[in-house]
Amino acid sequence: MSSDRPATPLLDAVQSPADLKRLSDAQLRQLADELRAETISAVSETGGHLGAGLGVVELTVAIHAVFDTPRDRLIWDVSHQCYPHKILTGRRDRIRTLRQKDGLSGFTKRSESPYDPFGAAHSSTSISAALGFKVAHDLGGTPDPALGDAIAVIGDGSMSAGMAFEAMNNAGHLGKRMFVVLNDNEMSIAPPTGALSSYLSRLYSEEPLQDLKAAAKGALSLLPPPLQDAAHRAKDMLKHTMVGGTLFEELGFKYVGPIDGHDMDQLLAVMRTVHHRANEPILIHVITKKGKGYRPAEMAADKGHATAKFDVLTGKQKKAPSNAPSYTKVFAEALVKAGEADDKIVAVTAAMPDGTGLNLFAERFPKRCFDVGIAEQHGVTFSAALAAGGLKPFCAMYSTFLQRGYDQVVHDVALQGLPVRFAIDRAGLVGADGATHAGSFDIAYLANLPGMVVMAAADEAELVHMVATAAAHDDGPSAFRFPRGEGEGVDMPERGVPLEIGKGRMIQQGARVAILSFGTRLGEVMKASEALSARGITPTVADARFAKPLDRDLILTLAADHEALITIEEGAVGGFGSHVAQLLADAGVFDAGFKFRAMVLPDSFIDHANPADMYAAAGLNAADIEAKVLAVLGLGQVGAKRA
Ligand SMILES: Cc1ncc(C[n+]2csc(CCOP(=O)(O)OP(=O)(O)O)c2C)c(N)n1
Repeated sequence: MSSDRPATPLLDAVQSPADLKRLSDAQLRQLADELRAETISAVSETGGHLGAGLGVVELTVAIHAVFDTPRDRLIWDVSHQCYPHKILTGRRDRIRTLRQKDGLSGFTKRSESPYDPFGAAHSSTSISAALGFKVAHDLGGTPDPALGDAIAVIGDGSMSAGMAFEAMNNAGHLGKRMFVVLNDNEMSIAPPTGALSSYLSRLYSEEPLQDLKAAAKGALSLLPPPLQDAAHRAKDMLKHTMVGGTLFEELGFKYVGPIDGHDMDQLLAVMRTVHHRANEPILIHVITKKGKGYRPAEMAADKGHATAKFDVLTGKQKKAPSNAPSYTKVFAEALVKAGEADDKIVAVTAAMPDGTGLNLFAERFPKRCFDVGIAEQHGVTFSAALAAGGLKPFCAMYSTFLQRGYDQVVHDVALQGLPVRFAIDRAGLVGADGATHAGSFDIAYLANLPGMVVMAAADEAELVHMVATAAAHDDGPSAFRFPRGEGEGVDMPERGVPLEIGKGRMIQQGARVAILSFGTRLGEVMKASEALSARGITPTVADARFAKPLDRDLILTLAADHEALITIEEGAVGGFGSHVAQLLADAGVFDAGFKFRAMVLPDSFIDHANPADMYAAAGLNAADIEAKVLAVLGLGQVGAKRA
């Protein structure tokens, strides 16, 4: 271990949560301090989610000290706060590999550890999962390890999603013993919005935490040594701590709280009490601070939600300087300009104002920008009605999160032909967040919808034009996708100009083989083209711009003029290439033996790594394209391993 790592004598002796059972409460307090220092030290080397984990250090220790994991199923909602949990559950030796190729995932993952009973990364699934485990337990499910209690830990941001309430409604009805810990730090990534957030604040502003702390301590001091009279203690604890929570009670939960989530005494007492007594669903409302115990995180606007590698002493993040603006920023600035020209343009985000760049739009047009909370389904239907009401909504979501609003895209938007503009960020592979966040499926799930216009930007200048195209297209729904990260560094247009719907563009005229690119693989295609030219084969290259409607003339001309056509996209099978194949098949092009290949993401979930490594694993880099061209022309073995 390097000398600048924190001293962690107690943590060093913890191999698994079972070791916590031997520690006194005072030692558990110290363990929490060491765990916090270790988390900060690890994330300073790896980057990743910091603030949420720091906020649940005491909670993590208390739950593992009181419950019997992995038999008791502990489910972290979103699970971006799981690093301290990973350190305590036998993964400390690999914690500095977090989010790197072949390293630990930044989220809980079933294949990684029995202490991760349910994978997550999209929010608000934990209560449903906990209930499922509980029912499986009661109906005799026999997984390994055997089933015990089920505990969900869910943040106040994630609690705002419909799914959490659907699960509570069901759990309250079934009435089984299970535990929901509401980790309330008054933060989502951005400050949370909405009525639930105000309700939660009222719950503890009415009853000062200090009084409850005193009450909890008072209750404790009445008691004989731990566990001798747990029932008596439980009665007192519950009496003193139940001060509100009508909403949860109406849903069929017992409500305990609010309690101070950084006070180990209080946490341990409450956890032991509920563990001993609960015989129905119980919600424990815990107040924590995002970023707790690390000043640079506590002071950050997002409370240290996600960070690059950083210097522990100063908190200064180590980021590589960027040469080109991010796609997100280009989108946001283009939307602001479009909004200046057209006051009907409005924008919708689901709890991602910064991630989608809509914070810029909100600053400029506060009344025309809506953060609906973590509520993609609602966000899509809300956008549909905004469109029906004569506005021009841009519904800005990451590809992966829009999946949650899919029925709304089909049923409320496409079926009614409403002109919602979907701005789809993080399209394609995203790097360290891994498979849960990959934007792999949107081309497939949008391009099959009647009336939907589906675009992908090949570079940041194209993105500006696509924002203008979507703004101008008022006849039905449209979507444009763009990746995470920086643009290509191309010259930027002063203003976006609407593209002709369903028309691609020629990039380079060559011979024998044509490559038709959809999205930002165009850069890799051009690299491959250079390498191929050096071998005497110059492919024709075109940018499709649209997966729907397809540029039929362009595609059929490319097919007529070449021996082979290769499509490439940053998406799963069933997307652009499949639509082109369908067109060629229907037009009879294959009847004469025409050669066609579609380069798509492989039919597997690709683990976290940096994006270049992920695209290498996916076989979509320049070398793979070159090999594909050689193979389709029958030229080849040279470097043709994936063709
Ligand atoms: C369905 C979905 N939408 C958006 C996100 C992006 N996201 C990740 S964490 C987060 C905030 C979660 O807030 P909260 O549950 O309060 O946890 P905290 O980070 O405050 O601990 C959001 C919006 C997501 N993970 N899943």
